[in-house]
Amino acid sequence: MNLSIVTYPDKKLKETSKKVEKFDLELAEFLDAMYPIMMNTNGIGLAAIQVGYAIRAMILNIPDEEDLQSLDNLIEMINPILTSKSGETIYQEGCLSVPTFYEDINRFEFVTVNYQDRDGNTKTIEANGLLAIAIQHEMDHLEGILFIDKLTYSRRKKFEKEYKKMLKEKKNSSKS
Ligand code: QAP
Ligand code: CO
Repeated sequence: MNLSIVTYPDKKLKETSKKVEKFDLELAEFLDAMYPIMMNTNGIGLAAIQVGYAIRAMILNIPDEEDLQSLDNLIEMINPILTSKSGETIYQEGCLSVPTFYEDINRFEFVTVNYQDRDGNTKTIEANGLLAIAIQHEMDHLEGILFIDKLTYSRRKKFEKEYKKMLKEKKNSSKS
């Protein structure tokens, strides 16, 4: 399976992802293919829509205390549902689909999520810290929402300007 990252302003990122019904080999192979994409691009979270598949699947890999990422800490969430949320936190978020841009975003501090693993088994996770933030960020992708959609009007304008400039510079440096 040959996957690549879909980047803003691709309209694909606005799609609402569909519930996964079949927990088959195809799903397993898709999840296996998502992992290296996330690791090779220094990501800590990736939703299926970010590689062009509108299905309710996402993977997370939060670094440990030594700042290392490991397969042991990989979480695969299929059909996640938020069952409780509390508190507030602010974190400077980024997104593999919105490269080089980071902004402070408000999220819940604690979340509880019901989801299924790749075999269709039901799981529950209680999360806080960076994991809780990442879960909310990736679940937004399933609804076609990007972190930049949460910015104030003036911050969004600043983003659009900076992002256009970045894309132009990237284009120019690739044609030399
Ligand atoms: C979502 O984000 C997230 O701009 C995952 O040039 C964000 O993995 C969860 C990345 C914040 C929790 C907190 C972004 C890589 C990676 C970039 C990412 C870039 C290269 C973002
Ligand atoms: Co993202």
